[in-house]
This record gives sequence, structure tokens and C-alpha cells, in this order.
Amino acid sequence: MPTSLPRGVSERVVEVLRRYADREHLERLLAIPDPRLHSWVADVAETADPERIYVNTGSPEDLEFIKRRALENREELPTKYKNKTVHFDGPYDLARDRENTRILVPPGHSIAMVNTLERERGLAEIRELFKGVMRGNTMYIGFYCFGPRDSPFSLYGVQITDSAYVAHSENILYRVCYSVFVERGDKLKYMRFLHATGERNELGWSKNVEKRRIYIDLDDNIVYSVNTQYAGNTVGLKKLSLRLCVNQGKKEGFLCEHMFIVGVKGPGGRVTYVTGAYPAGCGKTSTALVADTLVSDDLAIIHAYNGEARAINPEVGSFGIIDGINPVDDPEIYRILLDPETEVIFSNVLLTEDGDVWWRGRPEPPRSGINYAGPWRPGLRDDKGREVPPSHPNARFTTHLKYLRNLDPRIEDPLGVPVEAMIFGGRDSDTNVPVEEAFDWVHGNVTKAAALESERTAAVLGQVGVKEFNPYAILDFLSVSPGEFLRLHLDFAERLTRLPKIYSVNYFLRDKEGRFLNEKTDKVVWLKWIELRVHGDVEALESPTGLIPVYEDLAKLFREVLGKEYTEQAYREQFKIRVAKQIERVNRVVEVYRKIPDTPPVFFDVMREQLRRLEEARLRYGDYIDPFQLDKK
Ligand code: SPV
Ligand code: MN
Repeated sequence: MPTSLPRGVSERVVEVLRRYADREHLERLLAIPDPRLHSWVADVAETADPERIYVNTGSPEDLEFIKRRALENREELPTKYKNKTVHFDGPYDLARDRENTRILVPPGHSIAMVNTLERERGLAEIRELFKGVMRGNTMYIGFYCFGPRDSPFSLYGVQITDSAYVAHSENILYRVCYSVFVERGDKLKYMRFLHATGERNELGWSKNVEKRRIYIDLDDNIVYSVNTQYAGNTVGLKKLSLRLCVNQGKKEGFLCEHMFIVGVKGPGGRVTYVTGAYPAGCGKTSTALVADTLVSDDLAIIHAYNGEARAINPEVGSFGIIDGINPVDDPEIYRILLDPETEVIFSNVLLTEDGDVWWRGRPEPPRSGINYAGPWRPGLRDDKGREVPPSHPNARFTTHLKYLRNLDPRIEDPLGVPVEAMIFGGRDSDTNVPVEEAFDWVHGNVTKAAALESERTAAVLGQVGVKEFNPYAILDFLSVSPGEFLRLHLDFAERLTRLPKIYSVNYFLRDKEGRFLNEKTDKVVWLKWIELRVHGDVEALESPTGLIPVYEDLAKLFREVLGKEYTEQAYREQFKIRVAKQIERVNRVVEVYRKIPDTPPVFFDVMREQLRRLEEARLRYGDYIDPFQLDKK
């Protein structure tokens, strides 16, 4: 123990900490010259009453310890593969909980389309729920950089959790940077995350899921999460931080996005950086993986820097959907998931009796084992007679990006990569063409980003398949209204001299029989087309809703990139403009924004223009426009 206390630390705080932390861990904590941190930890410990405090410095021993603890307390189960474990969330805790995720606000305050709760009420509830909640468990404290070290764009976060699984996940997904906290102490601005699993039942699931709460306190830059394990509800720096980051971005003039960042190679070996926002389960991860290089698969922080939009990845790992990943369509990720050298946490897959892991996409049929709902055998039905899938549709893998052969080394570039295009993708069976360029930044932000819709998938609790409004694919993570979020983007452009181009993509068009019009692999062609457009290397056809590819350019790309014939018939079917459906879409989305009071007026102007173009087109062509009838721009 140091004989004198670090500056500003009170005797009382140290007294409390000493009750929970042994000498080594107390010293680790006090080595960070930040008395507010010490008081917070002491306060949490006194309330939650853990057995002990573990301060994670990110040393190999600490990382090992946390992994071992997750196995010892059965939050993770071993598999027959080295360094690969399985975690189960239980059948009622398999996805993000929208209803119980709230932004805490002052009395009488609300944010359009965002779930809020009166701050004092929320905090009181949390205080109650955290009383004694960690009894008998270890409280882990982790320190993370949300972005490259020494980047002016990076943010920082401290996570307290009683879950070794959550701590383990964060050690994979983020850069542990205890030493930065030691160096910078109270000069460092950081977000805080406090999580408790709550009581677990005999199968290890959070028992009190009806008391699951995820409360975001913007005033204090802190998120609370309790009675849940699912990573989207618990891993603070993942989606919980996104709400804090959006709010900070609003104040400081940067963008915090639910976007991948990839490099696409073009003629002469040039690399063009593109970001992409898609709701979960709409092809985001798979698109990120088919690009030539990958910087990020889920999140991007974008700053205006010397007139350029520069993007960093706050993460270094991936929490990806595993359902459907197979050796043919996704060879790289499939390899990583089973490679003896990689570290992976599988969640909510099937763990077979012989220690193998099974998800939809593994070539052989599933065998008996345990899954997210308990023991499983082929043909198992639930109490309502429905077949229990062996592996859940929102089953996931958590792994390091460093295993990717095409990881872009610029993931560590402190100034990020220049963004030249932004893609917005949704799951849409009947309206949008596979790829389309917006006329300009404002048109793209309004009609492709702010107006994004998608059919619901398994990543959130609730009915699958319903068409949902999801502006910028970030609705679930907004702490400002969608109107304000749009305005942030419009304002952001004023600080740029080179504006990224904006695109929509849709991989989910279907024919009348319900069959997909595109192959999974086609998306790489859309990326290559976007790359060429950014550099003005190919022309485009002007539709009422944007600029679409010329048939010959796509046919050439299909041949070069996929070795495939692309027929005029396929093009015609995929790229016909569904005028009537597009009109419905405009009307639907305008209705939504009419109820959002702070929508910038330009939104309605741009939508009105879009509607006018569509109506004119309908008079001229009818409900569908054959793309061969369109003129070059
Ligand atoms: C998503 O749903 O967008 C994800 C997974 O990336 S979660 O962490 O649950 O948000
Ligand atoms: Mn995501």
C-alpha cells in the first residue's frame, strides 16, 4: 500500500475499496490519478456488494484469468476446439431489449422515436436493482480505448461488470488501455458502463429478465444494464456507447455511426474507402467481408478533418451473426471460426455432446447437445409444439478482427481513412433496386439514409418480417431524434470540401414466387460499381429515385469479378423501377417525419421532389420502368 494516498482521494473511499479489493488490485486502481473514478468504484462496490474487485490491466495474465473465470463459473463452456467457448443467454435474453432500453431525460422531456424515461425515476430504479446484485461474484473493472491509440478521434470507456463473459468479450472486441488511464488520469474524458448479470438459474441464464433494464444517462455519460447477459445489452462499448457517442457527436460536431468501413480496390490498385449502414441481419457483415480490405464491421466514428470525412473503427473485434455462415459463401469467416489458432466465443449456437459447435451453415446435420434453451435433440419441440431450432437465428460469434487476412492495417491509423462513399442497406423484398446512387449529399441523406426502411430480423425481440423505419440503420441506438440526426449530417457537410457519395443497396428483392433475385455473392459487384462511380469511371442512368448502373458496366463487372454471365433479363428484373412501390415508400416515410418536430424542412422539400419525379414517371411509364428506357445522366 502506498503510505500516502494519491492526491484528492479520500480516506473513506479507500476504506471502502480496501474492503473489496486486495492490495494488488487496490494499487492498480489507485495508480490511476482520478479520484472521481475511485469514488465511483467505491460507490458501486458498496451498493452491489461483490466478493471482490478485479482490475484488468490487459496483461496476458489478466486476460487469461478472465477467460479462466468465465469457464470456471460456467458463463462459458469449453468446446473440443482450443480457445473456443460457448456462451448461452437463455431463451428470454437472446437479443437487444428495445422496450427496456431507455434514455434518461428530465421531467416532461421526450425525444421523438426514442424510448425515454424520467431520469430520477430511472436512477432510483437502478439503485434499487443494483443493491447487493453482485454478492458472491467478482466485479471486473476494464479500461478501453474506443479507437486507435493516440488518435484525436478516439473515445474512452470504463466498464464495470460482474460477468467474466462480458469482460472476456470486451477484451476481444476493444483495445484494453489501462496504461492510458494511468498516464492521463482525471484529464481523460471517458464513458462509463455498469453491468450486473443478476441472479442466474441452474442453467446459467439471467433469472430476473422481467427486471432487465438498460438505462442511458447522457448527463453523466454512463449506461446501466442489469438482469441480462446478451452482449447487445451488456457489452458497454458495443451498442450502449453508441448512444453516448451520438450525443457527444452532436455537441462536438462529429458523427457516430452504425456503419462498417471497408476498402474497395479499383483500377490501378487504388483503394477507395466506403462505409455502410445496415440494420442487423441485412448483409452488413457479409458485405464487409467480401470487400478487399476491412477496417470495421459494425461501428464508425467520422470526423471532418482538413475538409475530408475521416473514419476510425472504435472496435478491434467482431460480434457477428453466425446463422447461415457456411464454407461456400463465407469461406474466410468460416475458416476463422474453426481455426485452431483463433479465439472465439460462440453464443447461442448448439454445443453437441462431443464438444462440437453447430450452427445453420455447418455442412453436417446437428446432433444432440445443449443450446440456448437447454438440452436439445433432433426433432425437439417446445411446449407449444413448435420445433426448437438447434442454433438461434441471432446466434453470434465474438472474435478478433486481427485474424482476417484482409484486415486493413489502417485500422490503427490515428487519422482514420478517408470516406468516399456511404452505403445504406435494408432488407426489402419489393421496392428498392440492388444498388442506386443518390443525386447528391442532401438527396442521399434524406431519401436513402433518413428514409431507410427494413424488414425486421431476429436481432431484436419481437415479430420478424415487418417493414420497419430505421433511419441510418441506427434507430435503436439513437439518443437524439431522427430529425436531429439528419440535421447533424447536413451540417457536417459544411465542414467538408469533398463529400462522400451516397448509395442504397438491397440484397433481398424477390420475384413473384418469393425467390431472391440476387445471389449472395452479387454484392461484391455492387461494391465495385460504387468504386468506379466514386472516380467517375462509369456512367449511370437517371431514374426518379437516383442513378442506377448501365447494363454493360454490370455485365463486365459480373464477368471480371465473379466469372459470371449477367443477362439482360436479370438486369431488367432487378433494376426495373418499381414506381408505385416507391411512391408508397415516400408517403410512408413522410408520414413518419411529420410526427418528428425537429425534422429539417429540407427533408420535406427533397421528398416532395422525389414524389413529383415518381408521379411524372408513372404518367409516362406506368407502375414499372424498364431500366433500358432510362437516359444516361
Ligand atoms: C446489431 O444488432 O446491430 C449488432 C448486434 O451489431 S448488437 O450488439 O446486439 O447490437
Ligand atoms: Mn450492429
